[in-house]
Amino acid sequence: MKPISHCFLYGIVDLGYLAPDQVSRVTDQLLEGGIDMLQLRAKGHSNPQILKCADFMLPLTRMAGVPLILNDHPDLLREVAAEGCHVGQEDYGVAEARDLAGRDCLVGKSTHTLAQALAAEREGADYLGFGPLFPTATKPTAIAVGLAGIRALHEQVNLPIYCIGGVKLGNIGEIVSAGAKRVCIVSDLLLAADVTKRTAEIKSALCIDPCS
Ligand code: 3NM
Repeated sequence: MKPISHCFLYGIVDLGYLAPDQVSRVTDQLLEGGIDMLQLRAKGHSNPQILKCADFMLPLTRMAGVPLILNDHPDLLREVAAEGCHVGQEDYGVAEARDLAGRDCLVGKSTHTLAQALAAEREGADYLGFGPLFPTATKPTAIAVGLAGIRALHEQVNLPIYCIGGVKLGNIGEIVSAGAKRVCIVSDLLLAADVTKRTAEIKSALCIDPCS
């Protein structure tokens, strides 16, 4: 399994964009394009639906050595052998998520400010999301944080940080120039006409040096 330190491009399989019967095909395409880590995000879906989709994804991600992370629902890690869960600011604390999971797992946390990122590091998160960098239809009520804080964040927080929110092939250059090393993307990957090609293009734009 690829360690997080080797994961630069984090993709989200979001049931807001995909029907459950598209999950396997799109997971394959993302993996073929070289995605480093994958999350299943299924807001408003039932636990059985989430488990079913995770069961579609897990054999594929395992074969590729790519960690699979469940958005929210740390408790479901008792029922599916995914590698971790991702929690928001309003959800569980990191220790609480680990307790609910009942086993060793990765825990990522969404952060929107430097103070939240420092707090999540103290809490023992394995990685952070930071954003939304730009306004995004995927999370329409979230307020964009912009690019200005990215460099200071990387100087002060010693965890893998995935910049998220409106990240696209077309703006990856300015995001990397602002100090980002890793990104997490939903719509620019899932809505691409060729998901595999878009994934590979973003990965090579992100990883100026070979990064895996
Ligand atoms: N979390 P897209 S922004 C799921 O800032 C999510 O915590 C965010 O989607 C955060 O790549 C976001 O389509 C949506 O903009 C990202």
